[in-house]
Amino acid sequence: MYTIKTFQQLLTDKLAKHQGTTVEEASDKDLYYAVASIVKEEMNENWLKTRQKYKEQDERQVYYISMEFLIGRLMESNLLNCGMLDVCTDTLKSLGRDPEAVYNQEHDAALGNGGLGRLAACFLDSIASLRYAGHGSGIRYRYGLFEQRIIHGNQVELPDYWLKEDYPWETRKPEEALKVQFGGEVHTHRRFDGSLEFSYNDVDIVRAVPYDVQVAGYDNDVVNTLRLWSAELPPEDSSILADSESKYYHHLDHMHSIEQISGFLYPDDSHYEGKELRIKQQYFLVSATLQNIIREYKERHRAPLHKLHEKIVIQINDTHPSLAVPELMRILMDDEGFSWEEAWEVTTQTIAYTNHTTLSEALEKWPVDMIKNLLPRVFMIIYEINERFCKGIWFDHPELRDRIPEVAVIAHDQVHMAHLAIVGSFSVNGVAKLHTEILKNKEMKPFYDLFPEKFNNKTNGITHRRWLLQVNPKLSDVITEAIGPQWIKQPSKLIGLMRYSNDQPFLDKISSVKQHNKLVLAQLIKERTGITVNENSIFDVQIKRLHEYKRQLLNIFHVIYLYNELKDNPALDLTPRTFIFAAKAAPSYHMAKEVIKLIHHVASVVNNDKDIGDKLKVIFLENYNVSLAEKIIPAAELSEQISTASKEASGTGNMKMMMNGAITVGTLDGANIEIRDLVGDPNIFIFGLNSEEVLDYYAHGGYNAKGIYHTDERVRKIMDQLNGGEFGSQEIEFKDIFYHILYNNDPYFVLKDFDPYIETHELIERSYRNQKAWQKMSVANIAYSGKFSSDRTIHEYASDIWKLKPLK
Ligand code: 26V
Repeated sequence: MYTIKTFQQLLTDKLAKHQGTTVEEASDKDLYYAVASIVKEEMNENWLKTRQKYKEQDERQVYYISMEFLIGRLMESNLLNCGMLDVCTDTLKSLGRDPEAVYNQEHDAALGNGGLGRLAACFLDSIASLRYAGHGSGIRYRYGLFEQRIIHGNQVELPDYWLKEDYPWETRKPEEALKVQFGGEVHTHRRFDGSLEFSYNDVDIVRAVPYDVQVAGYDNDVVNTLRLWSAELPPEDSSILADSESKYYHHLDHMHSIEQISGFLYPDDSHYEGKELRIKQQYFLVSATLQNIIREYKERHRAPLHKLHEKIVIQINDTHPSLAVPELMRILMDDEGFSWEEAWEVTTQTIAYTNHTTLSEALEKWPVDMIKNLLPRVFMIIYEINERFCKGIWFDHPELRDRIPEVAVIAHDQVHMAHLAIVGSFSVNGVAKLHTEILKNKEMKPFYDLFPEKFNNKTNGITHRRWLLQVNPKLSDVITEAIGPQWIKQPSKLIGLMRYSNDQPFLDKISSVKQHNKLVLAQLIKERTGITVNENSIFDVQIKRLHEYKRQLLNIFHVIYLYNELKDNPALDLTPRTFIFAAKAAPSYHMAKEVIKLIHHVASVVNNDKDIGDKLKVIFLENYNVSLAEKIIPAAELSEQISTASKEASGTGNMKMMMNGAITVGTLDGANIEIRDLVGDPNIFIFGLNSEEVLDYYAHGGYNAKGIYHTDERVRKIMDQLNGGEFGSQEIEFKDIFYHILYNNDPYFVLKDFDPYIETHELIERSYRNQKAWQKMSVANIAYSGKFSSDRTIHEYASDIWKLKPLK
């Protein structure tokens, strides 16, 4: 345990030895690196010990393979988990330095797009904090998710070169590098016993170099590993001795393409595109991870490889790593001499698959030719998996014969990755109750009929350590003061707060923390946008990727509606509101970019209209990322979770804001349903079509959007304003949105849900006027949020799927 004095000494020594500077002279960057080095050293011993214990105990372990780990900054969370956050912050202050400024030196590790990648990061925190033997495996992209700038309301993307300065949290392990093979020719030989042997010629070799990032558990001395693979040129490459010109050029080509494999993160999480580089990334990750797993298994466990599934479980995060199925088959058969049947037995008992979306446009289907050329041996195995699977249905399930084309792994010259993942795994899970039901009864019904035992639900969660304890220390103190500190290790204990829901002094504390956090956010808004917001207005927040199904458009329609109302009736008694948006659009997603532009346009009219004053403000914060979320969420009062019902698999921002005392306004979609089931209708604002209604409309060709346009004057006015009408004193032109809604029949039901949404916001406005009642709602939300800690989620994965016991 450090005191300010001992920490000060440590810091002084570090600065002197490593940077050759003093506390007085040190820049914030110097201090950042000095603190990082202290924390990393602090974790090193436990890192070693944890690995040794895993080896000694010979227990089951999980590998979580994901194309994305959206870990954000690590300084504060590592300090927190090592019990040093307070002492470090106090020391920096005692030295007259601003701790915030030091922590802000860290560039976010944005190795993910959104929900899926952040979930993986929360899981790592919970796995370590609950003492499970779990390892993350991902890609060390040189460029993370693009940086967003807004120029004249338009999103512009800049490359995110997050490694331009030293990244202190990684350790390069070149001695553990592996080779991944692409292309080439497969040769088949018959062995004496008649079985087949495969060898590969003329393959392109890529070197996979691991960079390890420590993952510290909270106050438990466990330090796990997130292993990120980087693609490099093999050091001594004999294939450079090309004996022909074409081989030589091929080689140069290959050298050039290697570096691209871990070059950048694909930024489009809404529309799948069959890009060759993307499948190379996927295979690179999967092959390196599996070779590594087998190597570690042989080092760590005494049992033969035929028992791999008894010691190892591999969770694949969506279908992106689903080549793990044929790759594990390949290694077991070609490198380890297993028969098909033996390899299949082990593979399908080792791999478990999580689905994160039912949106058909995001489902991965790779062209057969691409996989055949790039991964000829892997393709042979996929082909065989498909043959055997389809034959199995034909003979064992004659009743399903005519559904074979629907479930085949290969159909219409495409490899259907979700089918591959389901067939090749022992567990298939959705990420919230509704989502899993939709998978079972609709999206994946034929598979559910075939393998009901594989399907299960694991409702998502978030790490309450980062998303409450770390980002909202003032609220955490109020909570601890009331119910003691046990909630930090057992978040379900937050329910104890319900005892205080009528305790006025407690409610006052909760509300003054929120007020404080709002002031802090107001300051940030002022610094970044120059806009002064009214700190007594309702902070109404929608922060997430920009997607049509998430319906930022419905939100901005509400703003336009209120603006129109105020212009018609300036005396209207309206509680002031600050609408806060932050969102990145995929660079090629035209409609999403139009919505960003519209939000900016509306903001510029509304924010500059003297008649409106501070009754309405519209704020768009640029470059949404984890560290910006950490600054907005503690100040949120209203959490917008307004996706078209059935479309949002779970959502996790809903959980983060609830945990920080915001009230949800949302549809009955994803985890919103489970939030409602816990807090009850009086503590949440639910509106709009439910998933059955939405799915029913889809089944019958949609609803009549034009009908609403013609009957609802409020809607017509807004739509006409978009269609080149007047908005405030400005002309506006958002014809694409206008036509999309009216002539593509509003596929996300924006107009259909408009009226219930407006009505619900009127109810919200009335509720907010009764501050005491609002504070009680806020407390209920915090109290019930314990269920949405990823600790609960990880316990469920560990006991139902992974069968893991915590480290002794
Ligand atoms: C798809 C693609 C398509 C190809 C290129 C890159 C890329 C990257 C990611 C994705 C997956 C999108 C699926 C996703 O992020 N789902 C979200 O998962 C969250 C965690 O389970 C969940 O809370 C959100 O509701 C769900 O939309």
